[in-house]
Amino acid sequence: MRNLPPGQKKSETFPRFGLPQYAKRFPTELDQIKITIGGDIDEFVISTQLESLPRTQQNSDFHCVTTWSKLNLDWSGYAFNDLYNTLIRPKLSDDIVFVVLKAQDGFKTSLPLVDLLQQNVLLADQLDGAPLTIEHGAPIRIVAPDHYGYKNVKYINRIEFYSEVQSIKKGLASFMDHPRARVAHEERACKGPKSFFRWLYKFGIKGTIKDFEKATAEYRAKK
Ligand SMILES: Nc1nc2c(c(=O)[nH]1)N[C@H]1C(S)=C(S)[C@@H](COP(=O)(O)O)O[C@H]1N2
Ligand SMILES: [Mo]
Repeated sequence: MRNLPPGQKKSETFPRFGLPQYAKRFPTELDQIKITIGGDIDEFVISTQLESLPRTQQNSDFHCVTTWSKLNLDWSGYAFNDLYNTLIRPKLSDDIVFVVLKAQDGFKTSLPLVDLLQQNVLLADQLDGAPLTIEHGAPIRIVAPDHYGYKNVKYINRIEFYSEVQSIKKGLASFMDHPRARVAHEERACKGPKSFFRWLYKFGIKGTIKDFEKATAEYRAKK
């Protein structure tokens, strides 16, 4: 058994989760994987080329910044490292340091390239032996267990590679989106005492889970 990181509590369930404004937003392209590659590179789309990469399985824990953790998840997909070295690097002319990750629901975040090249970062299309559902990021998502949930982009459809750091969020949003968000270092937000964010975020958990559950039930009923 792995230990719980600082300030985290074990959750029995793995809820669909995120910032409340994303509860009612869903992916529109579910049947096929399409990820547009952009940034300091001539734009192109990756779809079935992913299947040329070796499939990898990984058991890891998932840590939301609001302090809940779901332990022991079995993911399957493609190592980001393999994607980068096989399909991206040959097309680059600049040295890349910074990566922006964008999703079908409008969510976006960024990570330094070095963090994404760690062996445990996946583009996962399966969870616990089954294709991803809309709850957990269908058709494909980032799994980066060393980073808080908000770096684990669901419904990913665009990846931008840059030779310089970009500022992609403004105001409060940039403050909440720590550039690395490493769980072991408790990088919950850019500034302020860790204990404050542990305390603050706790109040939102139950209501957020309910909002996401309700929106997901409504979405399924319409389908
Ligand atoms: N596209 C997208 N990805 C996202 C989010 C989101 O709202 N939209 N929320 C993030 C947050 S805050 C968390 S904790 C995890 C939750 O993953 P889950 O819904 O599979 O539990 O997704 C992350 N990735
Ligand atoms: Mo989260």
